[in-house]
Amino acid sequence: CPKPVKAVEMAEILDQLTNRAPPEPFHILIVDDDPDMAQFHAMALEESGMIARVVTEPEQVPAVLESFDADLVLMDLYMPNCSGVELAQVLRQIPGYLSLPIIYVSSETNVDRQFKALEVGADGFLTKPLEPERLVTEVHLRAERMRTLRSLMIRDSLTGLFNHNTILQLLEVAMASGRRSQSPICLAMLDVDRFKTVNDTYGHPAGDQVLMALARTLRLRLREVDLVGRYGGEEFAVVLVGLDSEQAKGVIDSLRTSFAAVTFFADGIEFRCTFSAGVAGFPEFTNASALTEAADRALYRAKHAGRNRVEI
Ligand code: GH3
Ligand code: MG
Ligand code: MG
Ligand code: MG
Repeated sequence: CPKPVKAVEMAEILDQLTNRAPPEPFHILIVDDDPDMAQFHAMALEESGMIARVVTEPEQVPAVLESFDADLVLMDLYMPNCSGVELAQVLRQIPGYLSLPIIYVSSETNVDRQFKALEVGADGFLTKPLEPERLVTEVHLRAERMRTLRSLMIRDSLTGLFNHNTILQLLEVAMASGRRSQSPICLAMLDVDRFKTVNDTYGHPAGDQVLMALARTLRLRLREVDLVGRYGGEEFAVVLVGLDSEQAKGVIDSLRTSFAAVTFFADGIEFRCTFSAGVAGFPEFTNASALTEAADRALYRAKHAGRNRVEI
């Protein structure tokens, strides 16, 4: 029988692969109309290093979730005004909370009623009274597993950058916020020059090294607020927040210079790589697809003008 990798180890491996900072403590939202019970559970979770937030009025949960980035929700079943089942139903109708783990914590022992409650899209049922150790274990395992799955869904496994879908979604979010604050947003599309030749000459693993190095250069040299994704094979997308096209061009051009100076080795042979890039900005282009197309056209111009350059 093959040895499975434990979910916890898997999360650690992913963190290493993606060069991420040590993980944030789990954020657990506790919804229970009984404040003493809620505090008791919150203390157990906090003693094990998690961050717990208690809500005793279920109506407040959607608003609280907007500022409290929960990894998991512990939900009482029987509460006045709004039952746990009703609240779970409401949360499942909000796209951002479709995959948020919801665990009921209730004194309900009737299996049929437990099942009915789970049917609305909740993930588990724990019965009160609940040993603190049991609560901590159950919550930790589920929260860890969900983080691993989320990371797999939003990131590219080779570079650890956001994947194609994620960077496009984040571009939409960035543009909406740019619109609200009337500040510019730029999209840069980067494409490694003659990458097929790199693979053909030095081998596919050497090509992978180049992609990882470019990803690292982008992540290290850009600001925390900028968003970096692997758009396709050897193509990367960068969302630069608060910069106009000229400023963005300057930033990407300096990245171009530093990347061109990086030396790679394959079988003792030294080589270098370059990229070309196209930049387009909001408000000149008003929606994400127009912006993407404009950045693509600029990239095409950069390629045709001889590569290893940035065009607007
Ligand atoms: P241009 O300067 O016009 O962009 O030329 P190019 O050779 O970079 O462009 P082309 O689109 O012809 O080739 C891209 C190559 O990228 C082909 C594909 O095999 C390679 N590629 C895509 N994904 C990966 C990957 O994950 N790893 C490696 N090593 N190669 C990849
Ligand atoms: Mg209750
Ligand atoms: Mg390409
Ligand atoms: Mg290319």
